[in-house]
Amino acid sequence: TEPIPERPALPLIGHALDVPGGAEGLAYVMKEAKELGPLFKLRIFGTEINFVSGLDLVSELADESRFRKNVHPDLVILREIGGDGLFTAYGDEPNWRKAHDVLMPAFSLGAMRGYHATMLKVARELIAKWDRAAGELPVDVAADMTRLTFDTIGLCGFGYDFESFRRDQPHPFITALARALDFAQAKGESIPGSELFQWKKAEQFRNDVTLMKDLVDDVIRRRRADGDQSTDDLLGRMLHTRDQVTGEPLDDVNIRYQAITFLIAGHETTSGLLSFALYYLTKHPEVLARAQAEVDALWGDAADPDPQYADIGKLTYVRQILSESLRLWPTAPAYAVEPLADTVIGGKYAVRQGESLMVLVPQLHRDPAWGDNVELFDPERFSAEREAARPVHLFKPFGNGERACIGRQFALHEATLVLALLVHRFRLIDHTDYQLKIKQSLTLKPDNFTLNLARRDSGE
Ligand code: MNH
Repeated sequence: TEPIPERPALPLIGHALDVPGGAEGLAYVMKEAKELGPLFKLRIFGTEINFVSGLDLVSELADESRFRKNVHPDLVILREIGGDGLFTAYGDEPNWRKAHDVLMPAFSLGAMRGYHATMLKVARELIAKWDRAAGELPVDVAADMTRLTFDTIGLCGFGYDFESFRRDQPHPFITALARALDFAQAKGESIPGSELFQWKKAEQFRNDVTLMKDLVDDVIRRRRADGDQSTDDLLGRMLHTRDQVTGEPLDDVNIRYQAITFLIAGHETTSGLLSFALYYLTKHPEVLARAQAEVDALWGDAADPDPQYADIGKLTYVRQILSESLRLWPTAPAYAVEPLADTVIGGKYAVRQGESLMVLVPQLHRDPAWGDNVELFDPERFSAEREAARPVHLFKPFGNGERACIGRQFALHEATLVLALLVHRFRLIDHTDYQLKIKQSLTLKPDNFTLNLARRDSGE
């Protein structure tokens, strides 16, 4: 076997001095992948992370008889927020399978049918806000997409209205979450133990986590108080169904962790996806025109179209735009796996049981197997014929195997509905000649992206 490629490392601190902090971290590892190849190692103090980005290796790591999800150091920090909730649970924690089995039915195709009307209601609140802004003032795209996706998961998952469109400022949960994620990221990048000296920030972090827990407890308390025993949504399923294997319901502490997990995982990434898609549409008028032709064919020039559940499956080009946005900027940019036993990968690299193998998704999505011109935004890559011909593991925006995203259909239904409604109604005016700058916390978003809008039916 051969050693995994890496830059020369200093004793003790390893490559810590090479790696820029915060938002530059992703750009740095993507550049390193280009120079060092489809597998390379970073050592940060005592921690080693292997970055994997080539199609062959990612396909090998997708084999669940040899690898499982790795709760990598950043996720370990997030356990202070998500505990043993689905996203941050260790593979051997019994609550993972229990919650997975209890919650899966809430993400079936039939369940999407049930969420459609609520998703549409929230989309109409966004449209009402953008109608008022049209011709008057620019909109902050990522902030409004966050209002939309947060209210959608609140209502669909928990029957709880966060009323984000009635607030000038983000909901307090969103503010607390953003600060807590920044803290967790800074902690992950800092010298081990140094956070002890950052007591003020650590105290803020504890307060932010408390705020999130208190909010979720309020959501749960209200449901219990109103006596509703239905199991139609996430909260109803968690409170009133029993796991088949143990015959027990989820415990209260776990329900709280799941609720926080869903409020976070259920909005951050979908909001980023919609923001990137709108960014690419402003830069690709020919793609926008084709999307508008698709929605016009369904809804004509109706001032207020009434999208049906079945329409979503017909919006195939809108869906291709979303897929291509997720190719270039998968909003959850990495997932990690670990070998179940010591093994050799790529035919020559020895890896140990439990070692972190981090799949760098934006780099995989630029693998030569995508063709030339991988930086070009081109939804045609996701035409039915080309999708059928694509190697299965070349596109991994939702992770792998049984730990892949449970909310994938939910996200795509919501994003397709909303993007279709927006391009049907508005012209997107790139008033700042926006240059893409990526904001990275747990997930990716275009930073400081604003648009001016005009109604397409205004004749302007
Ligand atoms: Mn989601 C896991 C990406 C939307 C709830 N999600 C994952 C993983 C990726 C991911 C990647 C795997 C992480 C890992 O292996 O460590 N998720 C996305 C993207 C979108 C998204 C790109 C939108 C676009 N996710 C959603 C939505 C929900 C959701 C919407 C909820 C309604 N995701 C989850 C949960 C998990 C997850 C819960 C953890 C699943 C598990 O491990 O059992």
